[in-house]
Amino acid sequence: MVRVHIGLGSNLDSPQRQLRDALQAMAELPDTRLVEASSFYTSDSLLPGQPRYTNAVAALDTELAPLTLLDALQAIESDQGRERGERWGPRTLDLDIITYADRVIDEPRLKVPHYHLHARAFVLYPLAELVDEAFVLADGRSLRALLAACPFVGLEKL
Ligand code: PH2
Ligand code: MG
Ligand code: MG
Repeated sequence: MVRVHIGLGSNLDSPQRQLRDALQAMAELPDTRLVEASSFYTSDSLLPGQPRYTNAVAALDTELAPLTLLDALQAIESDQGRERGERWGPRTLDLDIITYADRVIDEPRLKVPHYHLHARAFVLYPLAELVDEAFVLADGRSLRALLAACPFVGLEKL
């Protein structure tokens, strides 16, 4: 079993329900245990003109390999009505692998730790609820430094 962190996001069709349903679906994945979920947070979309997002982070323990896990998460996104199209378009559900144990993964379909983490308060603050203060990402970036560089601005904790 390895510990992984999944970023959840939704800005369409009852975002809080989408996140709750996704947590339930992840808890039911094979060879996987849902350990804990962060609080839910809302924030404006990074792209203007879209509905506000609700975001959270979940900790899972899993035996699924990274790309198997990615396939499983994308299947949950599809089940919950995610339509892939426009990059960064509004979505019913986005599930991103933020960390995968202490692995750095650089493949066409999957980059871990998540590439845009440093600029995304809506991922960093919920992640900080689930790990200890000294948490360091597999690529060497410390969560403490990332939080210091990314103020808690525009986020509302539900
Ligand atoms: N995801 C995006 C684009 N913009 N903004 C917020 N607040 N939260 C998100 O999860 C988000 C976003 C594309 O993945
Ligand atoms: Mg995303
Ligand atoms: Mg995504």
